[in-house]
Amino acid sequence: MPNTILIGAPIDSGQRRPGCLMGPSAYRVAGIAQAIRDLGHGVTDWGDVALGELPKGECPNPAVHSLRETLGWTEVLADKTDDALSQGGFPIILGGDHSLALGSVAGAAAYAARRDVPLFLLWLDAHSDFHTPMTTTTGNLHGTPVAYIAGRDGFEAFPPFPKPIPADRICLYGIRSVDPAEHAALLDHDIAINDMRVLDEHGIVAPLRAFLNKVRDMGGMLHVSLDVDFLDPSIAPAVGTTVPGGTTFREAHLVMELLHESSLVTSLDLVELNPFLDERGRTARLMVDLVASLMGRKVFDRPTRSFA
Ligand code: B3U
Ligand code: MN
Ligand code: MN
Repeated sequence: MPNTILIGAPIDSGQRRPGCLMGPSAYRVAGIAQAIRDLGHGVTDWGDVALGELPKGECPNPAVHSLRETLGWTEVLADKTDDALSQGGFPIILGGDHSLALGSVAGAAAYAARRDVPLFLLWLDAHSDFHTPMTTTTGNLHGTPVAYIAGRDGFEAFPPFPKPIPADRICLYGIRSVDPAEHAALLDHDIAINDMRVLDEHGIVAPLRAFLNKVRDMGGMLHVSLDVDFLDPSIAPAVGTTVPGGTTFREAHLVMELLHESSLVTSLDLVELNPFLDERGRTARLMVDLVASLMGRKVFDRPTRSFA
C-alpha cells in the first residue's frame, strides 16, 4: 500500500452554510492519521492547503456565487493531488464541501492521462452533482463536479478538465436527490446511476462489484469521492444537506470493505462534513472508521472468498 498523504481542504465556498472549513481539523481530532497508521500504512500530513491570489473569472448565471474562490481551490487542489500521486502516494483530500472535487479529480485525471491509464470515478452521494454553472439554480458549485469531470459544457471559466472521464467510467452510488436539469442531462449520458431504488432491489454489493470488475478489466485507476450525505442522517448528522433514506452503518462499511478488497482505489475525497452540526464528533469518527475499513481494518483477517 502506498504512503497515505493527507491534504486538508478547508473549503465552504461551494455552498452557503458555514462550517465545512472545520472539516480537516475534525478529521485530525478524530484521529484519522493514527487510524491509518494502526493498519500498518505510512501517513504524511501535508497540512491545510492555502489559497493564493484568486484567479479572475466570470459566470453569466447570476445565481452562481464564490466563483473566484472555487477557481482558486480547483487550481491548487488539482496540483496537490497530482503531486501526491506523482510521489507514489495515496492522497486523501479532507474537505471541505464537494466543490473540492473539481480540483482533486482534475489532478487525478492529469496524472492518469500522463501515464495513459484510464481513470474511473465512484461518486458516493445522495446527490448527482451534475449541474453545470449554467444550470444550477442554487448557485452552489458543490453541485457541479460530476458535470465538470464528465466534460459537459458550461465550465468556460474553469481550466479545461485534463481528460474528461467517459460517462461509462463514472458510477453514481446512493443517489436520492436529483434536480430537474440534472435529471434531463443524466438521461443523455451513459453514467451508471445506482440510486436507492437500484440498491434496495439489488443490494449494496452487486452493482459495486460490477463497476469494480470494469475498473479491473481495464487496468484503471479509481478515484472515490465520499460525501457524508451518502450515509443516512440518523448515523451522520453533520452535513448541511441531509436527505433521508441513506445507506446504513453496515452497508457503508461493506462498501468500504469491498473497495479495500479490490485494491483499486488510488485517491479519495472526504467531503461535506460540517463539524458545527455534529453531535459530539460522531460523524467525524464514523467517517474515520469508514476510511479505516477502506484501508483494511476488518474483524477477521482471512483470505477473501467470493460467495457470488
Ligand atoms: N442539487 C442541489 C442540492 C445539492 C447538491 N449537492 C448538494 N446539495 N450537497 C444544488 O444545489 O445543486
Ligand atoms: Mn456531493
Ligand atoms: Mn450530497
